[in-house]
Amino acid sequence: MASNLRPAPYYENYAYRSENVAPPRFTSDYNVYLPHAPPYYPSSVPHYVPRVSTQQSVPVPAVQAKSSAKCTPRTKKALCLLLSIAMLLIGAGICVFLIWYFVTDSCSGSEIQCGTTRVCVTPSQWCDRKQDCPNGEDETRCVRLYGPENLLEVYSSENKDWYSICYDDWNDKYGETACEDLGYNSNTYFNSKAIPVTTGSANILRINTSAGDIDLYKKLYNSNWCPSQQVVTLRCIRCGTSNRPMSPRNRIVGGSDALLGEWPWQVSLHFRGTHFCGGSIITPEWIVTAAHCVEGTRSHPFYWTVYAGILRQSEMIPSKGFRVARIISHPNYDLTSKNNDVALMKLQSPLSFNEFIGPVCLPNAGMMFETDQRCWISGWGAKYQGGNTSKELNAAVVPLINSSICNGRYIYNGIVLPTMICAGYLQGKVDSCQGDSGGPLVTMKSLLWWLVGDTSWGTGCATQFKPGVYGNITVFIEWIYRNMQANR
Ligand code: 4AZ
Repeated sequence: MASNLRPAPYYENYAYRSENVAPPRFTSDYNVYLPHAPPYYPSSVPHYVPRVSTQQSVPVPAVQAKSSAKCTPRTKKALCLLLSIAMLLIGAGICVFLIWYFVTDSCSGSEIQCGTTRVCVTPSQWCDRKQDCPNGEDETRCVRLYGPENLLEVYSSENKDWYSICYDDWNDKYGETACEDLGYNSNTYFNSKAIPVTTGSANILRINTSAGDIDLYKKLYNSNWCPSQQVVTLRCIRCGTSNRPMSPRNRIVGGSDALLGEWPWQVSLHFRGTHFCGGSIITPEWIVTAAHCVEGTRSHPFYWTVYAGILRQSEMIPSKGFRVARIISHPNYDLTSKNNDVALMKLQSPLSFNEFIGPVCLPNAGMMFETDQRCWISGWGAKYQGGNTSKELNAAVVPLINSSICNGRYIYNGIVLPTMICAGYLQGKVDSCQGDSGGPLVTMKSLLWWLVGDTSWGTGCATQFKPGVYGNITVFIEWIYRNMQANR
């Protein structure tokens, strides 16, 4: 859509809008052709072959038969020609109107368009805590967490930028509100902390404590003065803690048995009673997996059972499983290219977190995972290409591979899209495999484990020059939060 969508909040990691689609130039488009077109004078003699044969073969209704009885073949042909021209003109008119309706902007100047509708709001209505768009687009994506320190940021519609919040006068109640706005339930709220304002972070909002009992966001105002010189960091859930020290052994293909509590976010997803895919716990009710795991007939929640905190497949019995209430596949998942290979599963009843079951952290906006960053994959997938799924949970270390290398001519030759991330070794030997799909690719940063990817595809398993390809979770955070929010 047009450039007037620009003031909406966005995440650095995700380019999601196309801009500057030029509206069609209706009248001028015609002007281009009309001067060159020969003038149209209805000829008294049609100069094309009359379509007599079809007219004769179609049974003619009584009324028509009556009127045509009075007509000469010449007037009939002229009528037919006029009718065809009228139909063509009406059809062209409808097409032009439809193109105009869907391509042009309905919003003027500084106004912002509400999603794909033709409703417009002013910049001050965006993120003002009042729903002005029919589908509430103006009030989504107004809070975000930024970077590995979980810096809380609020979008200012006035200044069209993200702002940190001064820690002075902040409390946990505000923290819970912000977490709920992201899509978490208030019962998972973990903590708010203060971190020093870094040099250059001039964007700070303060809380107006004398504003009375109004919405947190309405209490915020721009200020150059933050007495504590500290800003708010927020953890909406206690995530990313493994209950085993990271073991040095390289323990899938080329991995080794995992320990209980080592990958507490790892779940086994059973379809009709057998392990089919992996998944990652992100909240007590939500699991991240791959869209290709829940494709077609597998999209119905009834056939799935989720097992958490169990290492051995033989111990996964229905009484220990969790039923699935809802499955949400990414709407832009593409079966052929595996673009947007991510899905969410909502459980019928929440998991109870303990030493062996717990969530992994969703990456934040602005978190860039570097090439060669050490990541871990885990799952019950095959230990070699074409093998059976494993009886025990396995895990292995795989470094991230730069997308431009992974897209190299002798590797994946351009089919790795921005929604994907490669990890593994070009020499092969260690990799995810069939049955690991949907499962986690995680990394440790700032003492926490983050979900970098979901196992998606690869040519074979542990093949030379064919590393594993994972869904790039950083690109999906906004979609994940929006769906958690909308499906509480
Ligand atoms: C699969 O079929 C699959 N080597 C998963 C991961 C990889 C290949 C295949 C990556 O589920």
